[in-house]
Parts: sequence; structure tokens; C-alpha cells
Amino acid sequence: MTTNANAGTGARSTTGKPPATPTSPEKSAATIATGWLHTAKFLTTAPELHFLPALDVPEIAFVGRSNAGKSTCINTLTQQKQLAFASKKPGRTQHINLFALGKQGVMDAVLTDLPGYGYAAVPKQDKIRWQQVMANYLVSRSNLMGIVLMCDPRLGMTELDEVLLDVIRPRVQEGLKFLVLLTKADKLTRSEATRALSITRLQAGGGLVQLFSAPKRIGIEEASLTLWNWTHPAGAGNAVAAPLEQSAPLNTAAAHPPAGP
Ligand SMILES: Nc1nc2c(ncn2[C@@H]2O[C@H](COP(=O)(O)OP(=O)(O)OP(=O)(O)O)[C@@H](O)[C@H]2O)c(=O)[nH]1
Ligand SMILES: [Mg+2]
Repeated sequence: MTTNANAGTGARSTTGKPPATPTSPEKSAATIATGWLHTAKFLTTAPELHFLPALDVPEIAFVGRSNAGKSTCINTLTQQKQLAFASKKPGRTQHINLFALGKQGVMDAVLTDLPGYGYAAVPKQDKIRWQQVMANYLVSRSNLMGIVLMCDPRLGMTELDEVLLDVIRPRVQEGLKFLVLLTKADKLTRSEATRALSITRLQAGGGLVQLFSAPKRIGIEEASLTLWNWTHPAGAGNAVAAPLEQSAPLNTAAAHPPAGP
């Protein structure tokens, strides 16, 4: 296994705390987390839930609008250029794609790249079909233990994101982990970023919200640590600094199935 000890170098803090120094516990924890993410390998792809293998390791799904940057985020966190298909053209990811993580070839977690929603050019029938596939996955995948919602802060939380929150709310209340990444943070001024964080934290009911940028390497260490800590809880024999964890009560109301844009 190769690890990239420099994976987080230059990353801006997304929390207001000073960045970790090379010798700090946060730094070594981030090195462990980024090294672990670098082990990612393509596992399988499927057009819908029932074609996926049943797994007994924790699974973390990346969800969000088409073009939000889900596939790019997976490639950035795993320090691999083309693990997931990323493209300027929205709608690039069209299957449920699983990536296995684990040192020494022992799988201990899985990342899932899901197709995005809200892409206007997709035919209506395809939209409805995909919404059903995604809702089914999010509600029924038994080893799903965390969700990363990628949200472009220039669009903010859209109606479709709210629908998604409604779909996953019962599982979050049962303990499903939940992180909102405000992606493409390189496009924001500092004050826009601060404002986007505050607004999204309110919308996410006080849940965990972080800035993220692939090209500017913002938020990579924080996101890596969050995923590591979700899947390797304290006491499981690891020496990772305390996570930036909070519970994520979601504050939007009525539950209903995903609807088309
Ligand atoms: N500036 C900037 N562009 C980004 C960032 N992340 C992704 N992009 C760009 O956004 C576009 C879409 O990225 P993808 O990763 O394919 O988005 P996706 O959410 O997987 O899209 P679908 O597969 O269609 O759902 C690409 O052109 C990326 O280069 C980022 O942090 N900053
Ligand atoms: Mg994609």
C-alpha cells in the first residue's frame, strides 16, 4: 500500500481552528485517515440495489445534485485521478459504484458513488426510475452507515436536497451518520463561505457541515478524518484524534419520496 503523507498539505481549515502542525495528533490522525482512503479500489457497479452484493462492512454513500462534485470528491479523498468517473457534463455517473477500502487487502469499509439528481436534460422516465433506485438504496441498504451530501453552496440546499433529507431522516434518527460538504469552495470569497456554512448548518439542523474544494484542497483532512472515525470508532484499536462529530438532527418536515425537478 502506498500512502500519501502530503495529502492534506496546504489544506485550509474549515472549522476556524488553526491548521494542524506536522507533529500534532490531528496531523498524524489525518495521515492515518488519508493513507486508509488511498487504499480504495473499484469493487463493483450495478444499475440498482438488488444487483449489489450484500456486504457486512460499513458503507458510506456520496449523494447530491448532478455536477455537485461527488465523483471528484471520491477521487480527491482517495488520491486517485480516475477511480470514479468525473466530468464537466452532468449525469456522468449513471450506476451505483462501490469502492472498497482497507489496508493489507482486508476490506473494512466501502464508499458508494451515486448518480446525481436534478439534471434537467435527463428524460422524465429516467429521472423517476433513478429516484426510485436511489430512495430504495438509501432506505434499504442494510450496511449503509453514513451519507455525505455534496452541495454546491452557490445553489444552496435545493428542493431536491430537502427531499433527500426527508428520505434519510428516519435512518439518521436511528444513528446513520450524516455530513454535508459544501463543494467548490474555491469559487467562494471568505465571507460567502462563512455565510454558506451558517445557512447550511441551520438547514441541516445543526448537523456536521464542512467546506470542500478539490483544486484548492480545502477540507480534505477534515472529511478524511470524519470518514475514518465513522468507520473506526474510538476503542477499536486506532489512535485517531477526536472527530469533529456532532449528531445531525434534520430539521425539515414531512417525509415523501423523491420528486422530479
Ligand atoms: N472548481 C471546482 N470544480 C469542481 C470541484 N469538484 C468538482 N468540480 C467540477 O465539477 C464538475 C462535476 O464534477 P463531478 O465530480 O463529475 O460531479 P458529480 O456530482 O459526480 O456529477 P454526476 O455524476 O453527474 O452526478 C467537473 O467539471 C469537476 O471538475 C471543486 O471542488 N471545485
Ligand atoms: Mg459522478
